[in-house]
Amino acid sequence: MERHIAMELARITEAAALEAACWTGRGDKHSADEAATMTIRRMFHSVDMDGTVVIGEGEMDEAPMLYIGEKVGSRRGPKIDIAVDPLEGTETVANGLNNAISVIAAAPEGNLLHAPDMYMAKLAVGPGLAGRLSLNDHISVTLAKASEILQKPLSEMTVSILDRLRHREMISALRDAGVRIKLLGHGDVMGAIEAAVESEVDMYVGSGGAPEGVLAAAALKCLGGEMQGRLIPDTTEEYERCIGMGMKDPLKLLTMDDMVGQGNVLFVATGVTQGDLLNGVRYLSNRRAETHSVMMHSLNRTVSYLRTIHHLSGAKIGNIAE
Ligand code: VTB
Ligand code: MG
Ligand code: MG
Repeated sequence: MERHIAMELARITEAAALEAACWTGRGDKHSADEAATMTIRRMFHSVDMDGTVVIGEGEMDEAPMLYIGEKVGSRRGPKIDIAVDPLEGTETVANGLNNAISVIAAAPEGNLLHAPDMYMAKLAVGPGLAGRLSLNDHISVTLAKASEILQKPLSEMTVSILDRLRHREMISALRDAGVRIKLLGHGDVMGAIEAAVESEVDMYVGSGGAPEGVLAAAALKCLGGEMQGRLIPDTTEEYERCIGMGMKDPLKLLTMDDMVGQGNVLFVATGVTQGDLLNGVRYLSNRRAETHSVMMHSLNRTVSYLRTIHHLSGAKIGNIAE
């Protein structure tokens, strides 16, 4: 896959972030999400690729745009599968909280898992623990193994997990083990990525959205980390949906190869609100704004950060130049 596509995709997440960031703290997650989604859809057309959305905003009948199966791009150029979350953290933006991003992953056709919109149990780690742990183990076993491999006492390890009622047992197991815990309000794409970059987080555990799991897996591949997942179909209907999507065993442990395949994968994200890894959009004087993005390639495992000053056009804040 051509390198310049990452740059093109970053232009798109930048634009989406600029649009979504206008809605920061305004208590309207729907408008924030719509602004990001419409911007991405509009801008996709300018990219020379024959793209297909494999992870988007949902099925065609419930998502008016960026639905699974939607064709995107100029239709000239390579056949690419696209996973996109125009605004990862709609609630976060609506409430003016940290760590909302706009995010796209891309890989040659057939490489990205078509993850259904349901929960996925996840275990994400950095290069030091990649290939060494299993989602099949009890969390206490996983922690003991990690502590041994990293040569780090449990009291110095940090594990991140979404702060949810469904994680009550897992959080008490973490507390019993004596690790430090980073409770996330939202945003488990960045939560998982943090485990694989220079940060205090050693491991991300717990369940979050399956689409977010595949997006994070794309980044972790570029970072030399690892994500393991297992879908959690809660109802017979959800289970049947997995079967309908061609999965032989919906409860199977999903490896990196299952989620992001073997081909080169790209990952781009732009901060919307201030985050641990990426700064949020900053509106400057004289109709300018600054965005902060990350672009990753799995081929050479390069990670580039991009800081852009945009000149906004149009009367209303949020109309950015293309
Ligand atoms: C996560 C997180 C998202 O949803 O996937 C989470 O990354 C999972 O769902 O930012 P619950 O909120 O039901 O736990 C978000 O928080 C929102 O899409
Ligand atoms: Mg979204
Ligand atoms: Mg999301």
